[in-house]
Amino acid sequence: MPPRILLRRNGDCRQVVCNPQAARGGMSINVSDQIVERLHAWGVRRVFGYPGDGINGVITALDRARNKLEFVQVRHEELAAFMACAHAKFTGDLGVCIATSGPGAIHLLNGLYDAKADHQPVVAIVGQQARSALGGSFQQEVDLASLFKDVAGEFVQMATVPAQVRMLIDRAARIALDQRCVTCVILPNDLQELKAVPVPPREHGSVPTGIGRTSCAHVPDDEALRAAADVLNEGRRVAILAGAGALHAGEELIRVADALGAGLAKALLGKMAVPDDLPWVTGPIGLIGSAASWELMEHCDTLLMVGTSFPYSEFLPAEGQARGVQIDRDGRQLSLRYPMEVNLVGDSRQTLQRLLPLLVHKGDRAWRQRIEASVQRWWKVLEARAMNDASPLNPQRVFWELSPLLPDGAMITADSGTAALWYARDLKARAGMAGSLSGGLATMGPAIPYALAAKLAHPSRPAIALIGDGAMQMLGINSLITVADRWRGWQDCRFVVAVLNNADLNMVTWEQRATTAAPRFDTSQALPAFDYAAYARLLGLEGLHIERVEDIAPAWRYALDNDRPTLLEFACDPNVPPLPPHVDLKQARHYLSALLHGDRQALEVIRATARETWASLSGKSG
Ligand SMILES: Cc1ncc(C[n+]2csc(CCOP(=O)(O)OP(=O)(O)O)c2C)c(N)n1
Ligand SMILES: [Mg+2]
Repeated sequence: MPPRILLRRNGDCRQVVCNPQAARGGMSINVSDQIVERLHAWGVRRVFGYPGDGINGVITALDRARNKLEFVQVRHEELAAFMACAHAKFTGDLGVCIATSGPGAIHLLNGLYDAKADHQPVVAIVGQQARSALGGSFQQEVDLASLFKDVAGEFVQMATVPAQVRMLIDRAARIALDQRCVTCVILPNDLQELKAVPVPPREHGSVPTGIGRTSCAHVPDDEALRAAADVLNEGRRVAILAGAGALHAGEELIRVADALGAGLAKALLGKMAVPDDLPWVTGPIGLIGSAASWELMEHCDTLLMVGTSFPYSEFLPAEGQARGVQIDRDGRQLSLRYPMEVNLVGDSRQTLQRLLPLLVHKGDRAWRQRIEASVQRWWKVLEARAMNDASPLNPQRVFWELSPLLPDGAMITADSGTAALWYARDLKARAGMAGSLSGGLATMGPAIPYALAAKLAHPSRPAIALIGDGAMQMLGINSLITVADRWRGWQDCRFVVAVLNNADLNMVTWEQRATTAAPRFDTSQALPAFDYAAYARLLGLEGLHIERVEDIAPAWRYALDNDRPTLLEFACDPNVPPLPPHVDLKQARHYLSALLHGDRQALEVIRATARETWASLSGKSG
């Protein structure tokens, strides 16, 4: 009987049956072949990376195994790490990236930190100089174990003899999956070419390991569930906050919210947990959140947090205002932003399932109605803001027009910048869609590599990357070369990159105004001109420049139905303020002071702010 491997897919189980011959590594293969075989046995079918002489042994083994495992070449190792992270995010499986020693390994870091911050299982395989050279200040010799000690803190090891390799790969994969973390295996280049030791000798100091996972989800015991149910049943105004850990628990969240007459807000990574068209879903929370979420948290008397470590406690209830219940698979995350009365360690879906029969349906729906009214008001505010004039385009209008045109099953990614804000607020997610961004690290750069990894994993689904011009210039234009290199083999070519061209590092410009009272520092904030649409055409993709409101919807329609990846460059007004849901006095003072002290856009900004504020107050179009 071949061993059965159970891999987690968003909290569920998926079986992979492994070939024992392959898992043992065959007869006369080298260490690199063994590594590739072992990864394959762990269910890996695609790795993202870039070659170099520190890792060439493994790269050539990937060539020999090309029928079993795909190597995706990227333009920069950071993109490989983003893609490995996105592969994990969009499939629930292990992501693997690979890079050479020294510079290649260093380039991986930011993408690996993105995976670490968002708790994604990613294995990094990096090359190293030959064992005989280590310590000799050799070219490209970097102390990789120290370099990766933080990002891959759960497991980072350098292989020193072939008999250790099977164990290192097994440990790296198992720990990454089990702990939802980044792990790293360092491979000296001479070792990669040695004869493999598929089965380590049975002797003192040998560590034989195996493949496969059977454990799935933990659930809290009955007593803890009862205590949680008591708190929730006694609450009169229940608020739920759902995050990435609840993405697979949508149905359960809806049933729990219905029973409790609760409103539900979503942390950024939890956007796709429940659809946005439910009348009691208040949408995003925090600086980029909704007024409805703000009200929900301000007035609730009970808070249920599910699978989230949303960072900004000032947007949660004041301490003591609400009784709290929290569910998280990782006990370390509990009571972290709000002191909870009941802390449940468990998988969110299974825990909610067990909680449901203990909940009493609340007859009094006054709180529910109040939330629904505020959600309704908020959507009107968003619509009014989207309809405001801007020059040339109001970015909110770009997102507002996209919502009804989103195809079923769309996979949406957003980059850090205002794109993330409008993604969170204005896009109405429907059931069956997927979406992600860099939540914990909030780094620039991932939108296109995320969308590409999602597309490679789910070729029949449309992918949409929403990205600012700064992020485009940072890594986006490089990433697009890979898209251009690959799309011709696709059956379904729906891949859209929307660039918000506002010639500004806009999100930070606004942050500077609101938090430091600094006027816009043109030299640091303005971006060099670049013709994104022409660049896409240069690559053989379609590229459209849009600067008239009436062209927004037709452009989306065209791109979403095109027979090749399409870049839509929207000429956006940088002076449309991304107003937070709640402005405190200090922020308002800073903002005004920034504008009054030499901000060259002051007049336009004040006008646009007035329009936005008016939209919030009136909640009507026009
Ligand atoms: C790697 C990295 N560098 C800097 C930042 C700080 N940062 C966050 S958003 C942003 C501006 C992004 O500008 P752009 O991509 O043009 O988007 P916009 O806000 O203008 O829509 C910056 C500089 C970051 N998050 N990540
Ligand atoms: Mg910009």
